[in-house]
Amino acid sequence: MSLSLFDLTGRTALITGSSRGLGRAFAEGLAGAGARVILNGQDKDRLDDAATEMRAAGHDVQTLAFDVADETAIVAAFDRLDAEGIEVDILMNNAGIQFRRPMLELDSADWRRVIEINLTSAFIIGREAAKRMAPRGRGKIINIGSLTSELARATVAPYTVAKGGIKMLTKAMAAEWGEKGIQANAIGPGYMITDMNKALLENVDFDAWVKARTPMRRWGLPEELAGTAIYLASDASNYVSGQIIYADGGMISVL
Ligand code: GCO
Repeated sequence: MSLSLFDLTGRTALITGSSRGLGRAFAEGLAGAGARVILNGQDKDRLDDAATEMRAAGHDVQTLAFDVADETAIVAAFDRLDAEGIEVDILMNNAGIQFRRPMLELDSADWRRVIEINLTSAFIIGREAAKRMAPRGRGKIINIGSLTSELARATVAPYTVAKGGIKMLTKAMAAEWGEKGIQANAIGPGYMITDMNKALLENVDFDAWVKARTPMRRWGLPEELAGTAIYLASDASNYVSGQIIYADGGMISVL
């Protein structure tokens, strides 16, 4: 009985920003648990390459290219899924950018761009998914937060504010959509080995700081987040909502 709680067979998951990085790792993990996955990104060629690789591994994969910052494109994408009779059971709001600059030098346009892509998109896509989940009486929404959902680091203010917003948006979704059978939770990754963090990984001092500050004394691997995603996407978490689970090597819990 217990392991079947984690089985995603027959479920369809849409993961935004999933042609590479954490999003790709989430897609691999959910597909490995039996889900049909819909990959999303803006670069159609990169999406097609990722889908080809995952299909070669035996996974059921589709692609849906749209810009998460474009509300018209988001609505059109969900209308297309409706037309094809595809029901999204699991939504992972993963897409996001990083923009490192001190606030005294930060243009408001760059601020707005990060907030739009990292936070507002999760609301819009979440709203469109929940509209369709509610009549079915069930759905899973998993937003991707960050250590910066709790703690600020200098030079990444818009990202921090957006990720803090992701934590509270998750609770707002839980508040409004619980009675509709939808659970909304978040994952807070620690410092992970991804393209987005390349500059940090290559910085000797920053690399040393992450290893000293993290109880497990290392950066995380994207695939190490898959288990938490499977849990939050599955029936194993049917009475869990509004939570953020940190997969961070212990960093958020220690001074
Ligand atoms: C940074 C990093 C972090 C990590 C992650 C930590 O510049 O500090 O990009 O934001 O990516 O969000 O949880």
